[in-house]
Amino acid sequence: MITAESPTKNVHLESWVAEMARLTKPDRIVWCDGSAEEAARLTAVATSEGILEPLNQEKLPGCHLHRSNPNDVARVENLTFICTPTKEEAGPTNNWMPPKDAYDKLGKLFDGSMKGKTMYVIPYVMGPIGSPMSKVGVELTDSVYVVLNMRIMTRMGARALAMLGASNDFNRGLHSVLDCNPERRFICHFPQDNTIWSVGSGYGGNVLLGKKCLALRIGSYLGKKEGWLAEHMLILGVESPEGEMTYVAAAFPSACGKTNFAMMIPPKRFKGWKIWTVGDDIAWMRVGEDGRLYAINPEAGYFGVAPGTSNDSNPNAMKTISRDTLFTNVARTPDGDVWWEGKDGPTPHELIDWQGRPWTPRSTEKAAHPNSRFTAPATNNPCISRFSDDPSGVPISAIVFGGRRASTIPLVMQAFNWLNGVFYGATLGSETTAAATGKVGVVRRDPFAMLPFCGYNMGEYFAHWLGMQSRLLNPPKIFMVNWFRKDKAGKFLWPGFGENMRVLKWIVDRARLRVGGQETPFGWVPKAGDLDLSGLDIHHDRVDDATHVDLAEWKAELESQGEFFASLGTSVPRVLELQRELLLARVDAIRAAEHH
Ligand code: GTP
Ligand code: SPV
Ligand code: MN
Repeated sequence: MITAESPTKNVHLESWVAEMARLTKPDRIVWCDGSAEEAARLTAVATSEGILEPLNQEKLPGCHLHRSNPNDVARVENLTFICTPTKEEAGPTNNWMPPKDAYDKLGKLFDGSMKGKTMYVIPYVMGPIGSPMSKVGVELTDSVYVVLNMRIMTRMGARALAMLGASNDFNRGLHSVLDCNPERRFICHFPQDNTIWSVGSGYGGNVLLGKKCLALRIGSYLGKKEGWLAEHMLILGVESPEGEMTYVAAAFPSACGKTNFAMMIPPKRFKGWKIWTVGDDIAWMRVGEDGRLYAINPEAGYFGVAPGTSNDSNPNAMKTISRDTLFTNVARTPDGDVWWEGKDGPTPHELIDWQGRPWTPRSTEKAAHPNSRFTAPATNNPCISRFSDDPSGVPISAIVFGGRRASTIPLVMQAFNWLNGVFYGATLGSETTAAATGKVGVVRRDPFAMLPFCGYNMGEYFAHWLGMQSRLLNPPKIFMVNWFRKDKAGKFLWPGFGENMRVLKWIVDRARLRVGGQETPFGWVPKAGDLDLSGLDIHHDRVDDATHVDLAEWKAELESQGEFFASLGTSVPRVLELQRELLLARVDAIRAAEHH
């Protein structure tokens, strides 16, 4: 084995890397420094090995295409495990393996898995360098694609080693693609050891270990232990024409609109309003000295859904991905441009589809995979917040929960209080999407959009959220939104995207206690006229339908939430079940009164 001289004097790191190298037996070890020269060198390696395909460098400078194994295109929730000493610690919503069994099982798969290959050592920081809220991780991988993605998604290389110093406090991540066989694919988390072992996949959420594995699964465990929150949330700043800035964090399940919302451009009517992106997927939030909740984005790039991204829906994303971007599983045009369903302009006459096959508009299959993605540096984003790298984070005034719901959930509603808001987070429902393998379009409960990402017992996680209230002198107001309500013909009632600014404006005004609201049994909704609809070409019937609260639908909803709580068992805080029963009793009382 050829070992490049390690650039660290950290004995903990050195001995762990040596131990993992003894297990995986790579031909050589490369310590990544994060430099531009290194990126150029590794891009050349990936290109020569056919892992990356250069795109048209005039149209898309610095951009490359990657086609994954067709069996490896999304997160695999059924192969993702939380390996805690007891099953109770992982809770009823996670797959569980005893740590020893997991180390044994995966240890056998890792044994010699890097023979003939290079082991890349990727030191990285999640969060602004030097922030007390940031965490250091080191990922060992045999995938050059992973290195190039981690370079965009995290602050990696020499600056991460510098931040780590001589400390032993870093996440230990080990990844090997092996033969990319679903039979030998496991994503295992060891919260107590601050360790992640991922084997048999090359797909983003399974292998970019800083993202869902560290920043959410291990992060949520650390958050519970250390008194903070690791959440599947975007963070945005809303700037008014007067220059007043309000920060909002929003949790929507995978492929339900976080990136779009975080980069939104307000419609013409909102002249002078501006949205600034702090983050598009993950928020780490802590109580500041002033009793407010402060959020950082642990990531440095966006791993976003390509299909549907266009100059119409998300112009800022289109600018962001116009250079130095890795595209995974999109289609390409004959002249080396990228294409996906929902991109601007006419459908090209011929394409190479995401599996490398010729495609024409007559083809019955999609040209781009529905979960095809771009990896782009946040610094490319024209509306990146100037506080996105601020070590203290930004103060959050409103928290928003949203899902994909064809019925029941109104366009926007404010919870009565923290408990009521936590209840809506805990019972969040959404139709499944292509971001995870499995059936698409069925409603499932996805509490806090964290069902696939909570690294410990979900009931305890609810309790942790409830407990945050007493630490918050000035808690954010909590809201629910639904961009996805449909009419009888199955069409979305609300135009969404930039028009969501109208809803966001109401949220900001409510959070700042300067607009009225209409009380319903479930929360506050905009009073007639409070939602600014000027300049929007939409029939008021459709807005009424989008904002409607239907008692029969809510009764069914609350009953289904009850089944969900029951499935979680005794760890669900009693106040949440009581909250549900209270809402249900209100529905019954109102309906009884109506029938008299
Ligand atoms: P992850 O990266 O998987 O966590 O997804 P995300 O939550 O960032 O979702 P994203 O913004 O990428 O949106 C996914 C898809 O949702 C897009 O391709 C759009 O088709 C759709 N979408 C986003 N915002 C809206 C909206 O306001 N209305 C409607 N109808 N669809 C939307
Ligand atoms: C998601 O699925 O929520 C994503 C993409 O943001 S992944 O990184 O694969 O988790
Ligand atoms: Mn996500």
